[in-house]
Amino acid sequence: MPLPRFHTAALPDAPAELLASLLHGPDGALPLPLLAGPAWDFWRGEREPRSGEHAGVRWADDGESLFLHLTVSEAEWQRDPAAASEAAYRRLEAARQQHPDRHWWRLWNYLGGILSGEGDDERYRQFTLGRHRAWAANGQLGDSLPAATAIGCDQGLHVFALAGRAIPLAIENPRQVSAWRYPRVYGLQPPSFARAALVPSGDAAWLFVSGTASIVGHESRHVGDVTAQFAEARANLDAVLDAAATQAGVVTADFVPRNFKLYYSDAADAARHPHAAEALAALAPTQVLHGVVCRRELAVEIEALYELPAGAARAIAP
Ligand code: 3EB
Repeated sequence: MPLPRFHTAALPDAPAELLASLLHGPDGALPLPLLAGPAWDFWRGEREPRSGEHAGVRWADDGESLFLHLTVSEAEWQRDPAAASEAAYRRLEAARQQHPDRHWWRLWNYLGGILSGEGDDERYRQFTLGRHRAWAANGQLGDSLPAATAIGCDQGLHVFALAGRAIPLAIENPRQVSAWRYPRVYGLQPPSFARAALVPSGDAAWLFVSGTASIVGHESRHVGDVTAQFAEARANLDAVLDAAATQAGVVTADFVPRNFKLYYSDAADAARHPHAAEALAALAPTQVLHGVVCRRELAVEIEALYELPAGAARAIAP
């Protein structure tokens, strides 16, 4: 099962076999201000994809991998975030099921006004509830969840997703409680995502690492200290990478970093702490984005993409 190839570039272009296109910035599909780094991410498939729309979800399919994109209007989203999220995830499921044998790999969720609302009514918690309801109905819960990011944007609900024939292996972080086991204090239902998804093809693989923050166990750490939060998030990223290496039967250094996204709740923190972006950009193309992390006390979040090149591992058993 061939996997799609990942690229970044400064300017959008239209290469052949374009499967997925994520343009960052105000004019882009990814609705967050880009503070630094390449504006464009894209995935190229095996062949020129077919594309279309189903249940309001735009899709592209190269026969192996599937990219999906859905936007919910600000009016629908803010009227009832739980209902809008459940409907969005049911539509995503319906769209995925139009394409045989595709498994969720990775989802990106951008939520307008993510922290507005009090307690269980907070938009992020309502999103979590709606996503949980949709996935409970589709048997997606438990330890088979895909990787995900959930970050605040200006308005509306925007979901991007990759799925494919390769069966992902969910990876958890021994330093953290699995998000799907978070206690009741974080909302009516726990968030439905894995810390990472390892997507194998023979002895090669993609490792999609979910949004990773300064959380140990299930508690936020280093409140008010962005530098320490970044260091803790990196320690979590390293722990996820080690766990993935163990499951894949390789050493951690076999994973080649290909992309980082560094989200800051407050854009001024990015300017105050340039060493964080520099440290990641030394390893792989890094986008620094103004995006609000889903807990008020968390200032920064890192997501990552790693490649396990062919030849590093024996075949990875799903
Ligand atoms: C956390 O670890 C931080 O709800 O899909 C990170 C990545 C976070 C994904 C999601 C939430 C999500 O709980 C928040």
